[in-house]
Formats: sequence, structure tokens, C-alpha cells
Amino acid sequence: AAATLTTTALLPQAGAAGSSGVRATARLASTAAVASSVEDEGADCAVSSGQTASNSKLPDPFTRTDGTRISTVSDWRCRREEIVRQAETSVYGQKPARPASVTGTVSSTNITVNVSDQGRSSSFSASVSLPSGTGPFPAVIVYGGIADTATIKASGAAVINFDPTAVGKEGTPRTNKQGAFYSIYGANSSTGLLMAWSWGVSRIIDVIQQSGGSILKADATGVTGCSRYGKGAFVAGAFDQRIALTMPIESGSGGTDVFRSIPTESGSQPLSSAYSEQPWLGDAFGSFTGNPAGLPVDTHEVVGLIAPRGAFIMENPHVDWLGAKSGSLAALGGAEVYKALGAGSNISYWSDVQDGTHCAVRPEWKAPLQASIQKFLLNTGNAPAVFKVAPSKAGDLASWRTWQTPTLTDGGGTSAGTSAGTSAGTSAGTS
Ligand code: MCU
Repeated sequence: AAATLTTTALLPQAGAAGSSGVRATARLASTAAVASSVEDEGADCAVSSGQTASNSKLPDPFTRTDGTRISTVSDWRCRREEIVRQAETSVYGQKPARPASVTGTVSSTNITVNVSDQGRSSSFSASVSLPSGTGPFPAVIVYGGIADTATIKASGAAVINFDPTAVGKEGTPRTNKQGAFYSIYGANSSTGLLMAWSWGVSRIIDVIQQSGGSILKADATGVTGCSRYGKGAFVAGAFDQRIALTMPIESGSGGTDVFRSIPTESGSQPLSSAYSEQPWLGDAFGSFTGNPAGLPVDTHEVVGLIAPRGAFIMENPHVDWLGAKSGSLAALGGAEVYKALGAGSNISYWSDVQDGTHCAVRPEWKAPLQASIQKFLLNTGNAPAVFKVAPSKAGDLASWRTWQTPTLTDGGGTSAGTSAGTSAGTSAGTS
């Protein structure tokens, strides 16, 4: 039964609606295997992106677009999918389903990716740097190569240096987007760069999954990056449930920052600026830059899309432009989803840092970064479970919400340890 549980927990089948809540509980009960083997477990859910009334406060992550509230952990799978579709439709643009053909190679120095879909094809590659020791290794995809890569490797994970601009180029008008994503889906695709980049990350993971796992492990991938690449890492982790650890750094406006809160945070990058500086966000976001209350979602729910998988959100309170107060609000609101799923310790947040240099390698983040990699990618030790908010940039969640976090009846709240026996039995029996 133990072996069956492990297999079930690591490799849930896509779209098995009835048992997914049980699987989710089983995964939480296992030490680290909270990631999925599929990109989007709720892809089969019959949900729409829904139209919601204007709301100046944070939308309730637990209330469906039809107005009903979820009551069980199993309900989260399709409620999560509603948030996915709302976020695609209003904020980031569509992420196409897995392309018809993805092929490529993994070596100890390089990953190549070839994609064909809708009669068009494109390719890109990423370099690999292995840690010392014997593989196969987990890997952290580092956007633009900018992060504390020394600590990542010292913690036992490989670094995949991903150049997102090969997949979605900066500096183009919205009507002429370029890069491996747009070669397939069209230069006037309404999907923004952040989602195009996340598609690139997903295709890298496809290739790792198909590689047989002798160099890099397919079920232990993390993602990180700083600034615009932090925005990218955030979106990648939210929209691919195979990513076990999501670590955005100083991602700012258009990244983790709550959209509704940006206009109230002095000095932060205005939504209109984040929308126009580069085509990072999807074209549809253009109608919300002056009216974030009209958005059906906000970034606390995008954080919630990552739950119950590992998250470590890092922010810099010294640069007002980064809107760290609005970022803390997203982490606090998103942590409520983690709590409801019984995984409160899987999200960490840290903005209380000394050095104000944007994208600096910071001593404060070293230990929690190492612990996050070990827990979520190597399955050893404990999650850092820290929430260190800089006092100067502390958002007040209570004043931003009208909802309370539900106690979900089939394993939420306190499930992680207590229901393991039951769910192991059920899970093994039903799969
Ligand atoms: C925080 O990310 C961005 C920011 O949104 C931009 O306004 C600024 O120009 O660049 C930042 C960045 O990516 O810095 C590397």
C-alpha cells in the first residue's frame, strides 16, 4: 500500500475529478510531493471565465463565479480552474494547451526544445549547470540567470539558465510580438510576454519529463527570477502544476503586487506603466489599468494557484517603485488558500531585508532558499515557513477583504498529518 500511495501521490492522472481531493490530501501527507505530473489538473473542468461585479476589495478565492462557495478540498480543483481562466482572460492572455509535438534533448550542459503546433514550429534552448555529486538532480529554472545560483547549486539543485526573450522578445509593439511562442501562435496573439515565457518553461519541463530522468528529475522543478523575470517566475509557477517550487524575487507591479492596491501605494509602478513598458501582461489588461476593481481576479488568487506547492516570495521594501506593500497583500491573501488546503507552511515570504539594491544576492534569503530547495525539490528537512514582512511595507489584509477563510471538510485545515492514514488507504484503493 505504501508503494501504491507513493506512485499515486507523485503521478496523479489528469482529470479524475472524483478522487482528486483524496489525492491532494495524500500528496500533502507525503513529505514533499505536492507537485503534480500534469500541467493543469483542472483542464477538464466545465467552468467559464465568468463575469463578476466590480469589487474594490480582494475577490474571495473560495467563491465560484456562480456565487456559491466551495466547501471541500476536492472543490478546489475546479474553483482553481475558474481562477486560471479568469486570470488568462483578464490579465495574462491564454496559455495554449500542450502543443501537438514537443521534442528535445537534455544533456549535462544544455536543454533543447522543439515545438510544433497548428502547423508551425519553433525551437529554443537553455543552458544547464549541474551541482556537484551524483544525479539525477532536481533543477531550478532561473530566468535570465539572475538569482543566488551559488546557493541553489550548493543546496543540491541544477540551474537551468532560461533566456525568456528567446520565447517572447521585449521591445516590440503589442501588434508585432516576436519569439518562439509568437512564431507559433501569431505576432498579434493577445497573450502577453509573461504567459509566453511560462509556456516556454512548461515546454522545458515537457522535455525533461520525456528525457527519462537520468540527468534531471522530472518531478522536482523549481522556478525563480528577479524583477521582470520575477514577474515571469510567478506566472510560470501559477500556471504549471508540475512546478514544485516557485520563487519570484522583487517582481513588483505586474508581478505579485495586488493590482487593486497599486493605486493606493505611493511611488509604486502604476498599472498603466506596467502595461505599457513592455507587453508583459496580456492585451486584455489594457481595459483594467484605470479600473482594477473591475478585474475578476487579483494576484492573491494567482498566489493561490500555486498552492499547495512550495512558494518563497522575496521582496525589496527599499525601492518604492516595486510596490512591496501590495506584494505583501498578495502573499497574505494567497496564504489563506494554502491554509484552507492544509498547507499553510508551504508558503514563505520575506521582504524585511537590509540592502536596497534591486536584485542583490541577499544574506537573509540564503537559509530559507536552501531549505525550500531541500524540502520541495530534494524531499529532505522542513519548509522554512517564514513570513517576514518589512514593517515599512506591510499590507493589511483585514482591511482588504470581506470574506473569511473556510474550513474545508475533506482534509483542509489540519489535514496534513492527521488524515494521512485514511487517505492513503482510499487513494490506494481507488486508483
Ligand atoms: C520590477 O520589474 C521591472 C519594473 O517593472 C520596470 O519598471 C523596470 O524598468 O524594470 C524592472 C526590472 O525588470 O528590472 C530589471
